[in-house]
Amino acid sequence: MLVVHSPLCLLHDPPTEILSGKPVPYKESPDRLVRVRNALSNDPQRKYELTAVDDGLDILPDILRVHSEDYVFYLRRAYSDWVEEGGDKQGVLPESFPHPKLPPYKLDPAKMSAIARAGYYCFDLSCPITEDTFEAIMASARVAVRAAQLLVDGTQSTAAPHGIFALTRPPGHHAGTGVCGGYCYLNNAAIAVRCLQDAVPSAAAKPRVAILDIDYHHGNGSQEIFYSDDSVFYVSLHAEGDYPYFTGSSVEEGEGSGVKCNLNLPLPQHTTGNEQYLATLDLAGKAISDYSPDYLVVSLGVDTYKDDPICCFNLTTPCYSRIGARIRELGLPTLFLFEGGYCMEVLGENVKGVLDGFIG
Ligand code: Q9C
Ligand code: ZN
Repeated sequence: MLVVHSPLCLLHDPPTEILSGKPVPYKESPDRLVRVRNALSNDPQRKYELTAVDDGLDILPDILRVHSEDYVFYLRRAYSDWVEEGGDKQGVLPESFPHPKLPPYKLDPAKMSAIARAGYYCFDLSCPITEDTFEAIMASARVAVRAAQLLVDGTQSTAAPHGIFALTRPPGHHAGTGVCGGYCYLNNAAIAVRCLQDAVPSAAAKPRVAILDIDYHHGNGSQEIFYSDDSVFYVSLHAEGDYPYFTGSSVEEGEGSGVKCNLNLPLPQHTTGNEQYLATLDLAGKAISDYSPDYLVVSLGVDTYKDDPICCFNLTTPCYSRIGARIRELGLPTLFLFEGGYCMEVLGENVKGVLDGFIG
């Protein structure tokens, strides 16, 4: 299996985040990427072929099919504007947000102070923007774009279900059209979806894509981006009532022409183990098959693991290859993208488990 990565993804390395009101060491560390990369490259059967993306690949047009131009421009300028204003060198962090209960909001974000803009374009306290953040998030999106291109190329020539892994980091599924949060700045999965759909401009019909989000957390950004789009089916298994707290209910089923193209499958915190998880994954698989997509994009988080430091499901390591095997049974060209997972000791093993299970 091809694994697309970029060393530039390691650059984003904020010292701290605010967790339960307290500054703590940043959980979404560059070491996460190293762990996964090492687990895959040390595979005794050498099943994984690591390929570094060309850092010169211009992906701005691909990003702008998902994110608003003002948001991307904000991300690019946020750190320098912040420092110029006298902000801490540790990075941009908001302090006040435009709460929905306090409208109207008539001010132009372009004319706001850097700290005001930070709140305008972010929804929580886990997305500091450091000097190197923009370069890393662009590299992460570049990995997603390149992996999507390679999947399209490979799908034209193979009979067996084809899979590629995009080693994206920082992750993406919490990032919306114009907002960052939850360690996510650019929605790598959404950017990849649009690349898959636009890869063959002459195609008679626009390819349909299903996103299977198996990160522990609800992918509120992915849901928002595709909420009224019937060409993308989003299905998520996630913890009910945990972060990001305000989305992920089963009544959120899409709107307009996207009605019934969004499926949330919340699961209980603390008690969800392997068997309940796999049974729910089967429901997601059934819904994906009913949608009959041309491609599958998997938001692959392994923060469902029993000892994850910020999550509370009870999955064990052998479950991950069973998850991968069920994804393969869908028989679709599949693009896996890395999302969450914070238990460093088993992170590589668990991600590799899913991919091993898919390969069979
Ligand atoms: N008490 C991903 O897994 N902080 N993002 C959570 C919980 C942010 C997780 C606080 C967690 C974001 C991609
Ligand atoms: Zn997560």
